[in-house]
Amino acid sequence: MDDSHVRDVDPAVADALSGEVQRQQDTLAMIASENHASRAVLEAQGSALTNKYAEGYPGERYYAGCEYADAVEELAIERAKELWGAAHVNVQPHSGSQANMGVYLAVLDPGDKILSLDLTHGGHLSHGHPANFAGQTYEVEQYEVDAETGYVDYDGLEDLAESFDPDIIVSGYSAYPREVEWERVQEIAEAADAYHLADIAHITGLVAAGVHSSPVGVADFVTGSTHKTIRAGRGGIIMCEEEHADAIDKAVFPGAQGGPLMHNIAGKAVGFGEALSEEFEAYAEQTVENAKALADRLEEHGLSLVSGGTDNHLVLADLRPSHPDTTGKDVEAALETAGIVMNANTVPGETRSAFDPSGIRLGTPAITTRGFDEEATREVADLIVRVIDDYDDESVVEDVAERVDELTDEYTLYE
Ligand code: DSN
Repeated sequence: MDDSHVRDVDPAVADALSGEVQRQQDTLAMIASENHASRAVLEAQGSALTNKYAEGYPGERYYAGCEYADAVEELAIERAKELWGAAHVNVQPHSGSQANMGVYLAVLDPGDKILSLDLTHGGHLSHGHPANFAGQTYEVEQYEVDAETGYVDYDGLEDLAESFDPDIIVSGYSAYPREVEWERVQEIAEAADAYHLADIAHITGLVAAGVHSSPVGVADFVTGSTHKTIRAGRGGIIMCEEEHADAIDKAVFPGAQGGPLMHNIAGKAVGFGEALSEEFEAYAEQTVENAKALADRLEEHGLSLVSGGTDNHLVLADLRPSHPDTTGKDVEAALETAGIVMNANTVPGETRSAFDPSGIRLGTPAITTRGFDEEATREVADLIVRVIDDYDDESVVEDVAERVDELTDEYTLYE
């Protein structure tokens, strides 16, 4: 067998891999769903477990030779149970979307009804967008955030639950900066005789650390991704009570997936172990403090924030009131040139397109991992606004890029 390193056998891929490490070192990742996993998590994900097929679950596999696959999956499950206090955990979904698919397959039939938040109001494709399997397989109705406050319109959700008669209500969002009222949604779901799926993909780490309230034990199903604020191996997770355990496990395998990605499950186990530490609690708290500092500073500069601020790790700015002639893509491109990587995002009441929308979404999980505190984050807010104000002025963008270079040198990532 050829035991050479990628650098020796495939310089083109090796260049891209080392280029990516350098790109992450040299830029500030402010895409709210991204983070920097530890070297230990990366090592586990790059391990020989990638070679192993292990259809089934620990102790009940369809293939031989699964003792180490069992060991890592059991560790991931036990640590997840401890982190989130869940009765049953499935760590096999390949992603957050596949976790949602697992729940739908477990309790819905094609044509059943999903009630979820509109994508442009902060929801997710897998909650029932027409371009996604969920929108194509099920009948979907969508609730919104309140046009004035930017907070979820729970009264509107309640009205829709009554008129639409959903089989499942989805809470938990991808571009929503405020605390979610899980109990309120649960009451609405119970009154409608519907299941409640809480998708905590973005806030898994905040919930685990107790800096955001938990839907575990409130909603029927909780799904998440494992590489965002929780900073573990890449993939998804489902949590539920024991009564739904069999249905969920069968829905994930063989229902939606074949062999589990055991190397990623090893990365989940390692990351969950790291997240059980006091350091991780401090990290999650700092992530939220940094997001609040970012929001306050952007507002001081005159930016309009959806909901007027944040309770979690992300900020959603609507450029229309302050910069009517500037689009999200204009800002995204100029900030990338300056070394700040974030994403253009739709906003409630969107008047442009999803590809070139009116807003920007900024998150603090990754810069907090590299050591930024509130003061450093406020400076990043200043830099962001300088670019927004003069996105087409090359000298301004270059100036900001120089300061970003200094910051990324000061806050190093991987050695
Ligand atoms: N792509 C993720 C996000 O950025 O929110 C969700 O899947």
